[in-house]
Amino acid sequence: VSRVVLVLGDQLSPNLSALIEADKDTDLVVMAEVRAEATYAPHHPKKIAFLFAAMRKFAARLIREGWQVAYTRLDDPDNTHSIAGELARRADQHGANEVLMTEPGEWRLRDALSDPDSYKTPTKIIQLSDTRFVATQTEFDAWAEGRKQLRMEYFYRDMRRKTGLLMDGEKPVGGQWNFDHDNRKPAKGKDLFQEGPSRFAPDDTVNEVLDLVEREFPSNFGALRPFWFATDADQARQALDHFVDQRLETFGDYQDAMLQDDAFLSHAVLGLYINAGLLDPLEVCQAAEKAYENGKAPINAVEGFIRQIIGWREFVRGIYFREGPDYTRRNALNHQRKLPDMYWGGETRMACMAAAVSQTRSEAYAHHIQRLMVTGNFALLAGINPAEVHEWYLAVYADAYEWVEAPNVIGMSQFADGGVVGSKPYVSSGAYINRMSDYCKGCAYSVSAKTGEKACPFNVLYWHFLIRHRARFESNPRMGQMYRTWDKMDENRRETVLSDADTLLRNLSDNKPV
Ligand code: FAD
Ligand code: DLZ
Ligand code: SF4
Repeated sequence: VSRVVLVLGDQLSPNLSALIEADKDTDLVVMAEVRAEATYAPHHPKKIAFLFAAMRKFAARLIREGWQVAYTRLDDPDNTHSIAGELARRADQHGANEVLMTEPGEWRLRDALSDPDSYKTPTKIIQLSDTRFVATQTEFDAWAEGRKQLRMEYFYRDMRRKTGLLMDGEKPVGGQWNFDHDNRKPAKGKDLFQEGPSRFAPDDTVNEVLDLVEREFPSNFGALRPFWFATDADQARQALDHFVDQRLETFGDYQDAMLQDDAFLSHAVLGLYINAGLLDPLEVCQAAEKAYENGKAPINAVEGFIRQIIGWREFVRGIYFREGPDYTRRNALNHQRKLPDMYWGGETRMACMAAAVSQTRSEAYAHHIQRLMVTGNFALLAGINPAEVHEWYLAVYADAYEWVEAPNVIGMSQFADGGVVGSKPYVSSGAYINRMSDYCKGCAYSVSAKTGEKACPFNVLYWHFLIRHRARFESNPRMGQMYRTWDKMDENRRETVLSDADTLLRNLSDNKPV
């Protein structure tokens, strides 16, 4: 063996650059289930099980295709429990003096694995770019250079041109780039109980992994069973086809809707598969485009869906690697409060928070608006330390890897990057949640109450947030109106709102349930 070739848990793609570069006859593929990766965040058990099962199946597939693979299971007694440790051990065992890999999607691992001291013997290290994205980092950096504000929308148009998706020559199909004005309807009762994403019964490999995860991670937040995720490329493709057939049509309409009894609505639930490498992002977009061409889904749904993938997904990755390794520690608004227990399933009287957290616990999933406008909005309004918010999101969602999670949390949701990802913070009072969901009618708080014991916490915290950050946001043209509304409010009322908010924040700090 001349080289060891690393395949990480989120690199399960046959077209991975390291595998394309490697030689089946002379190279050894190394894959490893290790504690360092399984514990850098207290991952949801479903997330660990999904990755381990998918890794085992991918290794088996590589062997079937003629590769030599050294696979380390978590309970292997010789396991060194770090990726660098396993690479060094395998290189030593087989007398290899070169390590080949596709660059990891996280600074921590990228740095650790490019450090020659991580390996015992002198070793040549080659890190190739990850080509499973539409834009290269060089392209993104060139696009971003010199712009005062990075706007996803403009970057997205370039990605449409580059991929040719929904393009009619030089022009966007349908005559416009973006059809969002047709999207974002609240869900009505009749939309309840859609069929939901494809579910796969655990096979022997999955069952073995479920037992392992149950044994090794007994106290991680989250329900391991019932486990229904796809764990190989064929199943993930079935999940994609099912989504395109059944739910893509209404993706745009219900993109922002939230329902107590429907965790998935018209969302794809494909992010975990795309991020781990089981689905190729372009393959997903092409399937959606075809549904539009065949008249199976309207343009507003298909354009909106494709924008999330070649727009947002690519944009946040570009930002993560452009901003550098300190990004996850940013705290532009100097928020210091501890993450309340309710995020880990602790008691709360807030129906929306309880629903989002309980669904996160059972499914390792919440859709975008739950992440942004319920759990994210609350953390921002309540001034929670963004590093703690980041650790929570990184742990609890099956699709969470730092390159995509951090810009969404630190940037989009918590405004802790001071406005790199978004030009204004995503904050709202309870009225927005009430409009888009059916949570409020079953809540102990009243969404219409603006002060007093029954007042929806979002209502009082919203003003508290705006007032405590007035100096920063007042001159933002998209926020000025809110400050004018506040200034017109009766003075006694303003005092009551702020003192109610202070009481609530004190209760949060004292770990009393709100
Ligand atoms: P759908 O709603 O059906 O969207 C389709 C696809 O578009 C997704 O599968 C995903 O690949 C892509 N996409 C949509 N929105 C985004 C976005 N903002 N950034 C990147 N890709 C996007 N996404 C992750 O993949 N991992 C994360 O850890 C993650 N953390 C988030 C944290 C917060 C606070 C917020 C507001 C968003 C986060 N997102 C994250 C983005 C988005 O919420 C998820 O991609 C989406 O909910 C995944 O579910 P889905 O596959 O059903 O997506
Ligand atoms: C998330 C994760 C987990 C839980 N376990 C492993 C593992 O045991 N082995 C592995 O190769 N990868 C794992 N991963 C994914 C890595 O953490 C991921 O590759 C990096 O965070 C870079 O995105
Ligand atoms: Fe959430 Fe407020 Fe509605 Fe209760 S009233 S569900 S806390 S938005």
